Amino acid sequence: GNKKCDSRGALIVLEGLDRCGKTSQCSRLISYLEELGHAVESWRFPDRNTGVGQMISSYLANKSHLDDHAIHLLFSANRWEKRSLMESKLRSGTTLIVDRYSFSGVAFSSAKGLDMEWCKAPEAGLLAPDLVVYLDISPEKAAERGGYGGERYEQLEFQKRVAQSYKMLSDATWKIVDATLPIEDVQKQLRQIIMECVLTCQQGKPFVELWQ
Ligand code: 2DT
Repeated sequence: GNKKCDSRGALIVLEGLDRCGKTSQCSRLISYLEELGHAVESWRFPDRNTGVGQMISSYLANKSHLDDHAIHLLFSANRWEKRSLMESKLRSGTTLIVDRYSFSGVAFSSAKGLDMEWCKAPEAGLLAPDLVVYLDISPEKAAERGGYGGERYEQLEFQKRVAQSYKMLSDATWKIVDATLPIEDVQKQLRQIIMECVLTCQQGKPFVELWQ
């Protein structure tokens, strides 16, 4: 509904294929918001610092093997273990710029062939982002950028399936930004898009939960 809550920070998620430029755009956004005097933190999923995060990290580095369902649930658990901190940060007025979230969880696992609805289920009850920005680049262009590390998912054929999954997941509320534009132009668009969201949340936008 349109019931107001107290002023709070914004939960802003950036999504996209590997090599779309998410990580550097996130850190530029952080500097920008800090310069404007906003309370802001940079978050990312997977958060490799927790116990669950270390299991995920070893899986991604091909140092361990896990069933597709099991790793999916670990990625989700990794978000659940941060949920209460996330909510308290937002309530205290801190904006969170998050590099990947539940949409990566569903896009990557469903790209392996897991059922999309099954993939969404464990995400239900996590905080819904106030804004999802998708940095749009074709898998081919992303691969041309080179620098795919050696991690498990960094292969063209797989990234093509991830791109298709993201398309199925996206809705009209997502902001799509052309990630092939020069870095500065992408940043300029992002700044405009996120500021609007930060202001709406400052005015007391109610929290919403996934998955809707
Ligand atoms: P980074 O390269 O951004 O650290 O991501 N992934 C991520 C999933 O498969 N499920 C998830 O829930 C999340 C958050 C995307 C590491 C890889 O992990 C994938 C790339």
